[in-house]
Amino acid sequence: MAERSSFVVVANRLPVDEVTGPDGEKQWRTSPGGLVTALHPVLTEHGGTWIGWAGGTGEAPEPFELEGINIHPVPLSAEELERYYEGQSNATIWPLYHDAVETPVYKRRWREAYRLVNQRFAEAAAEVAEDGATVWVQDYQLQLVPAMLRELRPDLKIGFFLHIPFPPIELFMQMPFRAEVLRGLLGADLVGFQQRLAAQNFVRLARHLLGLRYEGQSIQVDGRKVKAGAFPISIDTREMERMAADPTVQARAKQIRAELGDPETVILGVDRLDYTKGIELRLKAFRELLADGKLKVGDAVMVQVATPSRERVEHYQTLRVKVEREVGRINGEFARVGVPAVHYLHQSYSRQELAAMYVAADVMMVTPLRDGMNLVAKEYVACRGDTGGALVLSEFAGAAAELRQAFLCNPHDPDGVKDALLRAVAAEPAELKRRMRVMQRHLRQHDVAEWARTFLDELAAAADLDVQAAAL
Ligand code: ADQ
Repeated sequence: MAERSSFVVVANRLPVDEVTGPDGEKQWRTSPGGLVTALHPVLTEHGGTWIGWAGGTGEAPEPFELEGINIHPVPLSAEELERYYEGQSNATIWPLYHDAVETPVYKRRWREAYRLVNQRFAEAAAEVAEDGATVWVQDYQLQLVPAMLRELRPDLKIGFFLHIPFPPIELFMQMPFRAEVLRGLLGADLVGFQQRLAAQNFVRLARHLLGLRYEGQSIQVDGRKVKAGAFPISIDTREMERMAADPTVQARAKQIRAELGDPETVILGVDRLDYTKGIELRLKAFRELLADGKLKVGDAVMVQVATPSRERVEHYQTLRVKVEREVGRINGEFARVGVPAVHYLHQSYSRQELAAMYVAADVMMVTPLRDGMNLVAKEYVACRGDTGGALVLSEFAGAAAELRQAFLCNPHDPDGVKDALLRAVAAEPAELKRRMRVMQRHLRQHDVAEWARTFLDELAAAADLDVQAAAL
């Protein structure tokens, strides 16, 4: 019998990795990441449980405790991994919610697997939640869980947060089981989004698709009120600042610059290798600036970190080929022996190594075609201390609503991207420092702990209001 908790997080992945210790013994370790950091205090305070997939297929490990958190693994079979995760989540919903920048693929058997796996997560949450507990469901893989869980446990306070964009009505309407997804989300008391526009899309969709009435951001569903709202996620700003200021990270940053040949300008991109991130268009902008003679190899160098991601999904395989072809083309045309124009790294790094890259980079390019938030942009800002540095940021990243002092650009306009990059390269150090300071102040105030606190306070208030309404 699993431990029962008053606070439960439900997410596709558990915040743990299995590692092999020095004596060859396998053990679990919490994986670094903003969400765990933010929720850790709440989870430990309430003896909380995190429900999720542990990686791997077949039987799941037994529930266990790690650093004060109850870890409750949910199993996935190889077929479910392919249909629920790679298929429905990452080849249907992911592209559709990102403005269909790649064509979404619709398959009946993927939807069935999605339903089945969502039901399994809902049952696990119903099993571990204490009476009246708070359950916080995360992201697009689990949109049916709120309604499934409410059906099983109407006593719970249920929150849902979507980390990716929520599309406008016209796009959402493509989805074959659209009403079911919407009803799934409406099972929550509070549905949180990264941006105000996304919350508005959701509220309008509820009226359009199900004829539900709403007032402000509050939707009337079966005599209940469901609140929608914007809760822009953030990073652990202080921790990032401390890490960047650490002498070993500073020394590593100097070493990286030296290894790059001490160029005047280091231009950096750090993304999961994903077609929403605009990696190709960024490389193309760099190539054209080299061709135009506006940037020179040796003076400027680009480093593109492209983290391996979803490698069995076809869209991602095609993207990898395209990005690697573009890198090859740029180096083929512009590099000299020993002086490449682009350094391309298809690898994962430790948080420290990433921080050192941020410290080493004069210009950070974050150019997604669409992105819920984009934490890389925020991490770069937090790492810069008082050294300035320029952030080139797509208007289509959620982060652009907050980081207004970045060099904003429209990623669909190649000339606009080139112009923003050139302005960033040429900007005066004093101006760059001024811009950074404003953004850093913002991030210190709005960090990931504040994000979690605001969401959970609002959830408590929304659920209480609902209880009062039901009693009237
Ligand atoms: P992602 O699409 O994964 O997240 P992002 O917000 O940029 O995008 O977060 C990526 C994270 O991975 C960052 O913390 C970054 O430091 C880390 N990372 C990237 N490359 C790495 C590498 N090579 N090695 C190690 N770490 C690496 C989704 C949404 C976003 C939203 C987040 C959080 O798509 O829009 O901001 O969730 O809600």
